[in-house]
Amino acid sequence: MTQQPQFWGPDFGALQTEDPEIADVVVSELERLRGGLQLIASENFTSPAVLATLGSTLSNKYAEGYPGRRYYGGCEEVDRAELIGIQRAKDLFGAEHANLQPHSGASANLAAYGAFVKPGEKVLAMSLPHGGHLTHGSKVNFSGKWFDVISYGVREDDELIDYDQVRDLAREHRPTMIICGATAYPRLIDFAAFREIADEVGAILMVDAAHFVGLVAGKAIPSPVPHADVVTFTTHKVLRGPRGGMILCREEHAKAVDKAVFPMMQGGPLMHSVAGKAVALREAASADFQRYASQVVTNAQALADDLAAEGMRPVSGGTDTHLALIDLQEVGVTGAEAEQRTGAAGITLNKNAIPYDPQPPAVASGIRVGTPCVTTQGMGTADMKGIASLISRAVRDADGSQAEKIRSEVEELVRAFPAYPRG
Ligand code: DSN
Repeated sequence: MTQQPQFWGPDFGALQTEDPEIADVVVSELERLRGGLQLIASENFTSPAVLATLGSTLSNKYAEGYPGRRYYGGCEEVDRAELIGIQRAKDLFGAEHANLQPHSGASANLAAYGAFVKPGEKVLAMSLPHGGHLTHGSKVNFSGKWFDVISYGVREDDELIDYDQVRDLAREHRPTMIICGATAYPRLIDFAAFREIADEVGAILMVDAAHFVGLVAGKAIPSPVPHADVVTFTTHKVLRGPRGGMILCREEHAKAVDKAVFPMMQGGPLMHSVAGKAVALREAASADFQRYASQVVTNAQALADDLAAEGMRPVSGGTDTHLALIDLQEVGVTGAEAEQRTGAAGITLNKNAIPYDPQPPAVASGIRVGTPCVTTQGMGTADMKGIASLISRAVRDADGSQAEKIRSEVEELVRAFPAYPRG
């Protein structure tokens, strides 16, 4: 009989003995995930295989540099993990080059700026209040502090990206880099149109694909890779990998991107996370994942329609992706109130600014809902109607008198679709 190779950890018993306080947090968080509806559009439930990799001794290894060119000895095993991950990323996305080392999406974006733009130069990106990201030029972020960022947005009438405005701003400002990609834009982005505009003004095209890259991996929506010079993303959203970032680019930019990640922006990579990304990329290449990705979109479309039927308006009329942005102005409830009320009823989502929002961001007029988690749990379109009804009742529950009743219905629903089933 062949002996199984020994794997060391994750040993939860040891954590309970050594540090019961933190063990209690870990268990309570698992119970929170299991006991409620998780509708944050940027979250997911990663697999046991990815979790095992994250809890491994790969976490111990210093490996500054790249495979075969490290600044530390003993990197032969982590080199294998990184090379496997790079190859899987290139195969899955049809990319010429991949860098798996960014610690997060913001780090990946910082590296992309570092590779292509000098401080003070111009960048054209989507404004945060219209669905962009902090790293797309917010004044409180490095992007807004170090670069001259000009913002485009969505049209007021149909709430879709205004490509005419993008072209006009590009012609006027001649930016070094144009960024597309968003955190709260429910529609497909026309990457070919952005490419055309970037070519016209001689700009680098960066696509921040963090939110939707899992849908691209699962072939549920078109890929930005053929159009972009550089694609940055996180690995923990629809893609369902470990928390972290990644960059794809054309071969001609490979050296600049790698140098911008290390040594310009980061030191030692998190090799347990790099290996976890490799595991997630293998999972994402499966037929199962393709079915998952298209179900995420079908569920989000059903949820948007069902919320509309409950009197809650989806921004832009619906969604093509994994998320819907819901305008609550007609309901007379702010996003902050809705987040608090749904939270009290066991439904986790986030308040979100809507385009042309009259409220400040901390209050906001909308909520953002996403279907990556509930789809991982196995829910389908028929379940979205029930979820929409629970959200609607919770959002309108001004005095909190219905919260307990709604929470017990949420618990009953998720009991049939357990996240991380009990052994
Ligand atoms: N925080 C992520 C989101 O929720 O969209 C983006 O970084």
